[in-house]
Amino acid sequence: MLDNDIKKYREEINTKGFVRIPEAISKELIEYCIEDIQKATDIDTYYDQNGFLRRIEKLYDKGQSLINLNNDITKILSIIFGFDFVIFKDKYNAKPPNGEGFFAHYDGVFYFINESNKQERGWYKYTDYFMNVLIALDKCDEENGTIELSCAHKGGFDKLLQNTKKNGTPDIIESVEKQLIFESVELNVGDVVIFSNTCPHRSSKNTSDKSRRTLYYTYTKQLEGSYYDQYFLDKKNSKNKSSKSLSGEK
Ligand SMILES: O=C(O)CCC(=O)C(=O)O
Repeated sequence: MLDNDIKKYREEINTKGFVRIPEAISKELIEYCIEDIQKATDIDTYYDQNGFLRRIEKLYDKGQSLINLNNDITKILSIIFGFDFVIFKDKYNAKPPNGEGFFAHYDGVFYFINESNKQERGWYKYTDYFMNVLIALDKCDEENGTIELSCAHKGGFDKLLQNTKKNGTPDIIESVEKQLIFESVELNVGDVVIFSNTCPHRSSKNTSDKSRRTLYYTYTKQLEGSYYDQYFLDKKNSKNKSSKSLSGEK
């Protein structure tokens, strides 16, 4: 990345809460990552309400190319932000033809009930700073349901929660969504979009005849240590069934 680009990306993420980085990852590495994903074992798989593959989790280290990809992404993040990141959670979103979209939501802003029946504050149980990185494995456009992002909201868990449906998901209530402006972020293979978990985001169903595959990783600050294993353990033991794979527009 050139110095001028880094400055521009930094300014954009600071003002809007999200930034698109074109050609961040080589097409060749993306091809190899797709092969790793297809071969991965010991993963968690979710299907949408119509039975289409929706999501696979726990795969960022299931193959050398996926490991290289995560290393590339953490390098890009540390160049832009000036500090180091560690992976918090990871998923592959499949969105095949007719695959569901996602209702407008924040990430991590919901209550869940833990194995001891105690209410926990979503991702904010662990920390309060999360950066998402979406990596395009296919061309993403309006027809196949690319991500739509709105500028980051300020405030912590309690403030953001007021804008949500409070139903165990971080879905945003309609009256708030209506006031927001969403930018449809078109991506080519290997482009990435970095965005704060406090950016409202949504996507439509895939109305094209080809899959729209993405990797969607979330990172926390490395100096705080890793919450990855704890997050997935908590998710497995959570008594909320609704938030485990957000449902969306059918
Ligand atoms: O890229 C998309 O379709 C949105 C995905 C999303 O918001 C999510 O997986 O939480």
